[in-house]
Amino acid sequence: MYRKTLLTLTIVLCVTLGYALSTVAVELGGEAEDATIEAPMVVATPSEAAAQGGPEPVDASGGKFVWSPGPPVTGGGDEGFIEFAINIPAAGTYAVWGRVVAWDGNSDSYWVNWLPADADENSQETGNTEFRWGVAGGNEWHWDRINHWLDSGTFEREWELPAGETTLKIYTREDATMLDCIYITDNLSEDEAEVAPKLPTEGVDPLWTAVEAQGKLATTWANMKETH
Ligand SMILES: [Ca+2]
Ligand SMILES: [Ca+2]
Repeated sequence: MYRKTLLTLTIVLCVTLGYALSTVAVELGGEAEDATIEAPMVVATPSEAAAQGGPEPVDASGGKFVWSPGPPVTGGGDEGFIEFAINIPAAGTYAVWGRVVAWDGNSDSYWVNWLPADADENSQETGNTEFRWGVAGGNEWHWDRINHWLDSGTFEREWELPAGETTLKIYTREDATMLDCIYITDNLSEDEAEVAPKLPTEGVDPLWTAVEAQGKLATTWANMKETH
């Protein structure tokens, strides 16, 4: 009788814990300045933006951001990119938020391809609007969910991704557009207050070690099962 109760309790615990693990929200984040960077995109500080005649967005996460140095020019840019290697912990549908500054209408866009969900296409060269991100303007750091700015309108993007290694490329479209850090989530709400994007320092998993972290969880769980 005692054994049977224990068995029942164990099963209930397994199911509950399994459910809890499967519903843990995925939150990943990283500094733009930690990505692989291709010139003329460079790491910069707020005072360097001010020196180009732009705003001085002082509270960059980690003190730095990336951009193709301004000032903004009409039709300018389209050279350089940054690339993030991201380990996706679980297959699913994801959204990306960027912390940005865009000081005018000539410094407010990128091209974005996230492989393997997106076509392996250099959208900076092809100019495919499917991958064009119209960045929300503003002289202070603010979050903007990556969208596609189509000729017919601007719509939030989402990506269906398998677990494992993925590559997010953000190409310069207009010089002077500034990117501080990114936040990846499986919360697909378009309401920023509901999503509440976090800085890389605010408790999210790093982009690079997320799979390892999940592996540790699985290991811990296996150990628990062995000892009970
Ligand atoms: Ca623009
Ligand atoms: Ca930063």
